[in-house]
Amino acid sequence: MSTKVQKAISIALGLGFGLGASVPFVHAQTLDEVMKARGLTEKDVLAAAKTYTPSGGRDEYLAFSSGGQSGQVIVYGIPSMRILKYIGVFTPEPWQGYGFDDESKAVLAQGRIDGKDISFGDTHHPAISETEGEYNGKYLFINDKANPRLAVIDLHDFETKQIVVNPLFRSEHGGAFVTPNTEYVMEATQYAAPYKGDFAPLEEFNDKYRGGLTYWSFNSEKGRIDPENSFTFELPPYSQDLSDAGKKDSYGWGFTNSFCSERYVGGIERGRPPFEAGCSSKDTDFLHITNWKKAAELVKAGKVQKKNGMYLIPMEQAIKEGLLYLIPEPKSPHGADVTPDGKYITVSGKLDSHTWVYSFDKIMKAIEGKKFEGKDPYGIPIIALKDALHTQVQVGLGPLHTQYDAKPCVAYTSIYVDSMITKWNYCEGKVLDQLPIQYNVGHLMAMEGDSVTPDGKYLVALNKLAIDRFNPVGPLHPQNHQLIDISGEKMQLLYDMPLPLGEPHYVVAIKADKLQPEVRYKSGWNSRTDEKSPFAARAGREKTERTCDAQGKCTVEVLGTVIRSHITPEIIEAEEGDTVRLHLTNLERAQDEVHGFAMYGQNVQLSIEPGKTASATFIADKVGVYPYYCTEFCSALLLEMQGYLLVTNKGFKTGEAKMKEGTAYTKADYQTQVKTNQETQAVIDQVVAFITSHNYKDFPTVVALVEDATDQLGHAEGAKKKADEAAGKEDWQNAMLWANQWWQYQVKTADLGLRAKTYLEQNQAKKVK
Ligand code: K7E
Repeated sequence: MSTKVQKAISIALGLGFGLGASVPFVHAQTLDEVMKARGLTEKDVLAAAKTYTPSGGRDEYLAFSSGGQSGQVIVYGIPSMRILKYIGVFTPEPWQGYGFDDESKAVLAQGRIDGKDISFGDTHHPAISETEGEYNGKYLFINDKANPRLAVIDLHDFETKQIVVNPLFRSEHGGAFVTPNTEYVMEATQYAAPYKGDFAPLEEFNDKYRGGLTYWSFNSEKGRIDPENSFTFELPPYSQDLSDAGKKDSYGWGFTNSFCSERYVGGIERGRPPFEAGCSSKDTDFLHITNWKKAAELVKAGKVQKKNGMYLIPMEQAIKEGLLYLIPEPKSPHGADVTPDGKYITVSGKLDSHTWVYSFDKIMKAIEGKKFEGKDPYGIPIIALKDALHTQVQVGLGPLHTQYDAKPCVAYTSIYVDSMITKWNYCEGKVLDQLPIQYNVGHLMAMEGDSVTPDGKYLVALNKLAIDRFNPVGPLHPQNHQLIDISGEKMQLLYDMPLPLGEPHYVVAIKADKLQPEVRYKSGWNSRTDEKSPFAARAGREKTERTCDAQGKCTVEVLGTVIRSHITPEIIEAEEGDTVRLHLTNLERAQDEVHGFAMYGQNVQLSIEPGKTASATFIADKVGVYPYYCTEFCSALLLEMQGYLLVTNKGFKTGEAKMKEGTAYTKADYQTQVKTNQETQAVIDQVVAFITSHNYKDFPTVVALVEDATDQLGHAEGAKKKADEAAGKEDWQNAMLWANQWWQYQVKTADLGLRAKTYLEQNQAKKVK
């Protein structure tokens, strides 16, 4: 093999040249030496061994964390705590082209409020879709507290597909929480306000301001929320907080806590004591209990009216139908968490030091026996605390959220003020263990912790403040997710992970093997609608068309393709004022062979994964030359993956003058190139022989690589023919250029072939006769 061929192939493969003779750059050290040098204890090394994931290793769980103010979702592995992906949800995210291509702009546009683009979100609670209370790994939901919205992410490609805006609320917090078969996704208000479209002064707070709880209907087959069949409970202006859906025994019911049931309205500027004074004066607030099953039947029976396009169950109707009840709960509670068996609900008061465990059984007995201690000002029956309480446990100051273990009766509660995790037994009502964490913890999360069969194993503490835990990076600090081993009697802290993207309020983790994401799309795919794109293009069928309407407004529409290492078309022409609509299809089949597309001055950045068709629309309003290129280092000739948009004055004719060549080629250049190509072909033949002598058809990854390679080799033949023709006419310029293009296709073929060969070797492919 000539050096030139060898070098080209190793570059294509991303290998350093001459890597064989590598010298270790760190002296080998024993474990003892490393421990001493780095000041590590045996406990540290044990913790490291529990999280360290060797190169190429996979994680047992995948965690989906809210991205707080970033309006995104962060995906990381457990126990390695390696960040794997950010998913753009409510916020444009250029890496994924999210909010830059037309397809995803359409998703973000669903989240407009009163016609206004809202380009951020305050994401709090992710939830994984469930079947019979088990995570099914199909969809992820996440809410936006600031603008009452809910998003649907499809876990077959980890992309945001839908955003719905609550047509009644002005704020929300108690979402997203799913019912056990993902029939509904719960979303409760936070700050009461008159329902959308209405105005009332603050003096009319008690009468005109309202809370609410929406049950968004979810169509699991379509993978979309169905606003038409969703419904909302009108609730008092009590600042509803978190929710949880009942399961097993309590299936069909929902639980939502609240704070500021004082209905206090602050207003320092009117000489009134602030909200915080008046919102925490009573000793108790209310846990709201809603019967969604019966409510859904009422909606189905046509007995509920719509407001702003949403079924709204007025309090009066809910009370009459027996759908809504209240129970006192500790001062300023935060978090309502149903046990895996659905028998109990844990609520903690931020300004109390107890968790309060309610018995669903007792609640039902009170409801059935109509045993109430009174009514609230809106006529909602109140169940006495003593008639609903199972137990009360002193867990520490400022308890917030609770998660459950795989072991029966074992729960973990985050203790905000004391900065610790308390492990306790909710059946017997006693504390089992406490672990200090760094620092003020908000939510905590156990593996598959919201399902009917939590896995236990690990707990993640989502700490609000990192303070001094990491290298300083300025006044704005990352947050600190701490991984805790909960497999033993005592909790053991394993790892600190800085999270530098907003305040991740909550996270959910699912067994990694429940997720089967795609590695490529079907060719010409609109990933946001999950349908074939009408703008898909195939190789050799690319086209650019300029059409003008009756008013003389013209549009240049490009149906193009990208494949290593060229963009078709390489030249696009438009006249000043034209609308340009680009649609690019990635023709690759190979895993991870994504192409980007960026253009000067037009805010265009696409991420075009294998199979995807992505579009960009803009107005070419200024005469000029606009270079464009691929933004992913997809091959050795990435930098050459480029082109020009020429925006000319009206009527200007381009391409009329003859191109002046930068370099002139001779017959000798052509012959040298042909020799290289012949040698390269020999390498390809060897690789092909290896692949076809093995059971490669048993490996879908290899089949895809072979398809791509065959495709590239087909192009190589076409280029060879053009080179031969030019040589026949002694046009050495074109003969040399086409011979070089022929070689480019060969290099890509070899790259794909070698990747397939390596895959077969690493996966113990068998020889076939
Ligand atoms: Cu930050 Cu669930 Cu929104 Cu508690 S929430 S901490």
